[in-house]
Amino acid sequence: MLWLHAAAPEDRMRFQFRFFLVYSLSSATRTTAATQATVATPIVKASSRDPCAKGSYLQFYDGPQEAPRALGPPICGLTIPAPFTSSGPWLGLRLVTRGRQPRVDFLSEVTSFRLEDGSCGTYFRCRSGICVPWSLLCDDWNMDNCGDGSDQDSRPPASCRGQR
Ligand SMILES: [Ca+2]
Repeated sequence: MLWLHAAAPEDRMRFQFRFFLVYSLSSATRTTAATQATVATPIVKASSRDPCAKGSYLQFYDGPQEAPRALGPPICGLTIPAPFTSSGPWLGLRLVTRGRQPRVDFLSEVTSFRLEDGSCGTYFRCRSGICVPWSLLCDDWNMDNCGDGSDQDSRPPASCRGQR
């Protein structure tokens, strides 16, 4: 299990996939390698109890580490899932590979943030209303930490230079 932790105890974590591929290949019925590649299909079957059937999956957990709670259902397949957010500073992630030929490849962005009704204090107020550390503004990777792009915007309040 991988645990991600926000730097400040009052912050929460937001995990956004940018690329997502988690599944297992079912057993192929033919024997030649070339044919296997074409007949093998992902095991991604709809079932309320186990939506990932017998294939590989990722499961998110809300903290604390001593008493983790599952956050959402197991996730698998080829579609980028909606962002996951923790209720506290800890966000856990567990990868389970099962079935034949697990395929796991994903790319994600993780941001610590806080929700404040009034002032964001020392944090930047995103257009969406969440507060993120100023260090995440106008970063060189053009990373969308706000979730609405406002931390990388060339317009105020971010006013990034050389960005979209
Ligand atoms: Ca950013």
